[in-house]
Amino acid sequence: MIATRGEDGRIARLRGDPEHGHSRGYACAKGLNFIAGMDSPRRLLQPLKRMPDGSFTPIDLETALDEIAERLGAIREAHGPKAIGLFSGTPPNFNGVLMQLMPDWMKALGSPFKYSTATIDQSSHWVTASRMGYWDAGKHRFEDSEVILLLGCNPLVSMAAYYVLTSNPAKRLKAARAGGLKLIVIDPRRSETARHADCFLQPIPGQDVALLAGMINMILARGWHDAGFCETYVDGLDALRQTLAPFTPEYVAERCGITAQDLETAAKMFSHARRGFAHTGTGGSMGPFSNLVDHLIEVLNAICGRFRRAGESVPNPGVLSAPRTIRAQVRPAVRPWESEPRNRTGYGLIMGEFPSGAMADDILLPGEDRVRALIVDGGNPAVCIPDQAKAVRALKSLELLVCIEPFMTATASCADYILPPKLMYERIDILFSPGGEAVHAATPFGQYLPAVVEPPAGSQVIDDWYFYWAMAKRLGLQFEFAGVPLDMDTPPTPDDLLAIYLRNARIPFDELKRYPGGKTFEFEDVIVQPAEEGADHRLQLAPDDVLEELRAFQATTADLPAPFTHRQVVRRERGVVNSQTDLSDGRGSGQTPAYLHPADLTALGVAPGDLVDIDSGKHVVQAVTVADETVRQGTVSITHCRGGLPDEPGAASRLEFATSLFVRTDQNVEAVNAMPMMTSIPVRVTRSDAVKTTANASQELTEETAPGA
Ligand SMILES: Nc1nc2c(c(=O)[nH]1)N[C@H]1C(S)=C(S)[C@@H](COP(=O)(O)OP(=O)(O)OC[C@H]3O[C@@H](n4cnc5c(=O)[nH]c(N)nc54)[C@H](O)[C@@H]3O)O[C@H]1N2
Ligand SMILES: Nc1nc2c(c(=O)[nH]1)N[C@H]1C(S)=C(S)[C@@H](COP(=O)(O)OP(=O)(O)OC[C@H]3O[C@@H](n4cnc5c(=O)[nH]c(N)nc54)[C@H](O)[C@@H]3O)O[C@H]1N2
Ligand SMILES: [Mo]
Repeated sequence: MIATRGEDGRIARLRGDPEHGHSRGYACAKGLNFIAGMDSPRRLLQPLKRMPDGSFTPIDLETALDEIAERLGAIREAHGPKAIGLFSGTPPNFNGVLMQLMPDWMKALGSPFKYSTATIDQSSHWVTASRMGYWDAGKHRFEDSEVILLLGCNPLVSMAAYYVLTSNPAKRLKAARAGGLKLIVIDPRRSETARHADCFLQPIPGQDVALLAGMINMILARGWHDAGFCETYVDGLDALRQTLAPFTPEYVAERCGITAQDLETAAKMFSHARRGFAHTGTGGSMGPFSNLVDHLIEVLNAICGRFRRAGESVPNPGVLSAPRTIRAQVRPAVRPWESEPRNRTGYGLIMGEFPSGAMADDILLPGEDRVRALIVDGGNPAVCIPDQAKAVRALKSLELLVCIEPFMTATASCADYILPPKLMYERIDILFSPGGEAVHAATPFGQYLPAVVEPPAGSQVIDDWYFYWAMAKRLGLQFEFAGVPLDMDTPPTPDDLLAIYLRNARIPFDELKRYPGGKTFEFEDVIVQPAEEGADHRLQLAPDDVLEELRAFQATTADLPAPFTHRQVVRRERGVVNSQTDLSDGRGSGQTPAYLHPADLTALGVAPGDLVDIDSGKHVVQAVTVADETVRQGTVSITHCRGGLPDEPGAASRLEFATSLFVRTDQNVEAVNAMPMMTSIPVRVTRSDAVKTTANASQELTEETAPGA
């Protein structure tokens, strides 16, 4: 971005940087609107402490840190370090050192109770890699593909299809298609991305397992797969073939509400190209049997051999990662969750974390080993965690809740201390993180981001990392950051931390710093090397638990159980990221609209803009309707993470709510990552009778929040 500083020292204008090697001048609405958020009158500029009467009062930063440390210390003393948990939200993923620093801090503390939004997002990708194994040299990339299949993923709005389209997606997609790329989209909504598709399947939501099983079946039956690759690198093909046999084109078409012809078109288009890949976003990772959906997506990639082979060059081996030899071989399935430690409900670790789907239980279940204190950094668990009513109950039951948070969010309003952080442009940072670069960028681009403005005059805001250093110092922790012990007398500078973090990087930190606008680095071609001597791992296509899940799926049907009328599906809205209305467009609409097909609206007897009641069986909310022809009939498409606390006065009559209220943690929960069903949720949609709804909803919530509920 190019930021123009105004006379008041704040940013007066933001625009994309046309010279920038990654974005090439493109900036999305959210980025361009960031000034409204950072200079919002609602931004918190002073640490706050909750008083006994529930109100918040400003407190000096170092005093706040002293008090927090004292209370954490007392909890550790009385119950051990495992009574302290940490929840990290989405923004820390884009904050240089934090992704390394937070787990390091937890390790120093001695608590495994680290959670993040990653486990209620697309952790199915990790589950698959850990059950199937993965190809060391990676899959084909968007840039060198002839076909891509996107299931439940809308990068034209989300800009978040990893490895696919993370900047200027519309332009890049159009250019790729002009060059011959074929696009297959599988989505119950004719999404912005689907409009560009060569093949678009609009199935009943939640039936992706059937659809993918049908495609795989057909590809194997007709010999459209890469038999040579399968011969050497996969295990379990026969077992898979057998278990998938019932997924005939006719059965799949019926179950998914598509035609057998469309299924064949997709299977043929995908398998007949030489290069390409299949990918799923939140539409796949949040539905029923989400780990299985992801597994079958990777089966498609595996049987079609969609991997970078020996002798090919690697377009972005990583600017900030340590150089390594990249090989044409399978890395084995590791299943970290099968060993210790375990959370309180028996889940193991995935990517070093416990699943957020189980966080409320870790806090609420009675017992000496409860999580009693929680640090929330850049997250809003009160609106994003499954089963919102339970999540809020858990947050409110904590002995200590500390939020590093720039706004008075639903979560922050439950906190004992709120520490407002420096925001982008006010802090030193790096673009991408080591290991994460290739996810976002096709070219070896790197950038050091100096702070370009001071935080607002008179404010007392912190660098997120400083909190962890300050706590470690006060709690007497032996704090190693990225394997290097930190000086616990003098706080490091952000540059000190980055220099440690990037000490093994392909591009040395000092060199990175020399290009303030970022640089596409050139290094000698990195070529995929042949497998190591004796490497004989194979991709596990049919582990027992996967086959079991397939059989369990087959025993379900696509029928909506009575009295439900629709399925609520996820979507992202252009102007706002998650709950961040304050930062993205500076205001928030005050509504969480329900998008319904016009024919469904007519059937319900409501006009666009009228209110409907949406009843999940446990909770009822009221929503404003929007007529949307792109939505499949029988589905209601609603974005996530909006609104405030569901149990505060007047909440039931608000038209802004979080769909996490509908998400259940007592049924349809995945093994391994405790991922609940967050899309394709059965709901009953009826024309709203405002008075009745308000009473019902508040009654439901009171029941839910009652002790012992
Ligand atoms: N503007 C904006 N951008 C964002 C965000 C935001 O809130 N706003 N959030 C960011 C975050 S945190 C994330 S994780 C990413 C997510 O990025 P994406 O994964 O691309 O998420 P969505 O844009 O919601 O696209 C999901 C698609 O799945 C479809 N879908 C829903 N249910 C099903 C189903 O059962 N089966 C199938 N096949 N499809 C289904 C929906 O109709 C929708 O088109 O976006 C990021 N980018
Ligand atoms: N039902 C349902 N539930 C969902 C989803 C869904 O689709 N449906 N989506 C899930 C997904 S994919 C995700 S990622 C989560 C999102 O869940 P969260 O990540 O918890 O949601 P955000 O709104 O992104 O919260 C980020 C918080 O960080 C604050 N923040 C912004 N910038 C900074 C910063 O620089 N520093 C700090 N310290 N804080 C900052 C913001 O003000 C905001 O309060 O929700 C999940 N929950
Ligand atoms: Mo996400």
